[in-house]
Amino acid sequence: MFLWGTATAAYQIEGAVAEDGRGASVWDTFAHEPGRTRDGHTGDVACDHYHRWREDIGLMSGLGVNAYRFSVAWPRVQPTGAGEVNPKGLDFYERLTDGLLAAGIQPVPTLFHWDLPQALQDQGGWMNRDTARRFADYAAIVAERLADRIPLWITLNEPFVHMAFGHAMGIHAPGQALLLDALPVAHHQLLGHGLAAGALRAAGVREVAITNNCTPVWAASKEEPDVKAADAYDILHNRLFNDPVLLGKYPDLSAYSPTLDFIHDGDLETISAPLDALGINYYNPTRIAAPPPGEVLPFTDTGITGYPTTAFGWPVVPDGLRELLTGLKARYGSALPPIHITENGCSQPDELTGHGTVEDQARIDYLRAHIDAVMAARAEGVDVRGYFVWSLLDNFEWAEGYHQRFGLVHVDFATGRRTPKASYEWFRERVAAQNTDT
Ligand code: GBH
Repeated sequence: MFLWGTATAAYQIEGAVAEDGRGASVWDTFAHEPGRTRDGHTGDVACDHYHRWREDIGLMSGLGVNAYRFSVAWPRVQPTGAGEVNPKGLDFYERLTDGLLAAGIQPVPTLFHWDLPQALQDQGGWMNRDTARRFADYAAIVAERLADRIPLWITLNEPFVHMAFGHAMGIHAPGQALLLDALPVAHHQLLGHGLAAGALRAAGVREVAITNNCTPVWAASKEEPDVKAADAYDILHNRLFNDPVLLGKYPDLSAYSPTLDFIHDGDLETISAPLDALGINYYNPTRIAAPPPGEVLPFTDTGITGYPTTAFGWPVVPDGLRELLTGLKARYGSALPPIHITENGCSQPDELTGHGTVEDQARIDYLRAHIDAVMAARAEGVDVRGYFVWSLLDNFEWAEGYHQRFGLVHVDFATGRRTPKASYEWFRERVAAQNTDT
């Protein structure tokens, strides 16, 4: 059965940050620091999904989807990231899981979507190897409660973005700007993934996946310096996260780090434990040129022109998704497990009209073209088994606060009121049509 769904993440939708024993995460800290997010927005209330989850399941039922990707907030389950479990946190995800199952929707939990318990950050966070072990303990706790009802689990969401935005550039929590010194954050997350995969299986989980965001990398020219820079970017964005998991080895990182002593003997075996699926998040390709003299990073992102753009300014390149998927198949061959597109979608300048509708034709065009690209990749032999729209609801878009809307459903953040957009109706029809002919 092909999975058709929507995706969300805990800090972006739940709110209720101080309820039922939830501990603080790095995103609570970061969003409350002056100047970190646009207009100082925080996830304190967000979509209030913690209280409105029944209504949100109802919206998914109306959409006719058969799967829902959400994330579990580690600090709800273990307020300090280690030791003591908060049963009320687990209760919430159990209510959600059972509500989804009753509605015929398969829950697909992600265990880490960037909301590390602040207490672990205070001990070094993902720069500290011990966090990987803590992550596996937490994975075991969640699985012990829910493994009997949930087949497919995702360990990490986009370890690249968490490393690059959170630890290299400092534009996401925890706000560190370490540039290439952030590399241990990649390794420790991947080690956490491998250890968690083992813990999940020990608890009886049937299918384990990781979600990587991948981007086709386009060299700005055929000149050698640009091609070299594009290769460096491809290594640091894509291969750094796919190779160890799928091939059990890292690409050559010697040019990017004076030492790789944070990689211990046996780590790659742990990281490359067999996977049942690979989650792929796709937004757009990236065009890379040689860095200007004096630049610390080995590449420059030139941006892509000549395509329509989303409200965020990201280029709309549907064929990039086909290019990405067929490229993964070419690179990894039989080592590539079945793929789920665990996120794809766009922000648009959505406005609620006086008639209570949102006419988001650009989102419909975006989704149609990208779903077509997935089907084209399938026709070329790539085993894609699911597609999840980012996102069900307009939500807290990280550093952009509530300014970028990605939902199939409009949210009025003053009242919490949900209004399905035209794209919601379109996706409902698309899913219904597909279910009859696949
Ligand atoms: C995902 O990250 C996250 O998983 C999710 O939480 C988030 O809400 C969603 O996407 C939307 O942002 O400047 O043109 O080169 C996406 C990671 C990183 C993808 C930035 C697009 C830049 C495009 N994104 N990238 S561009």
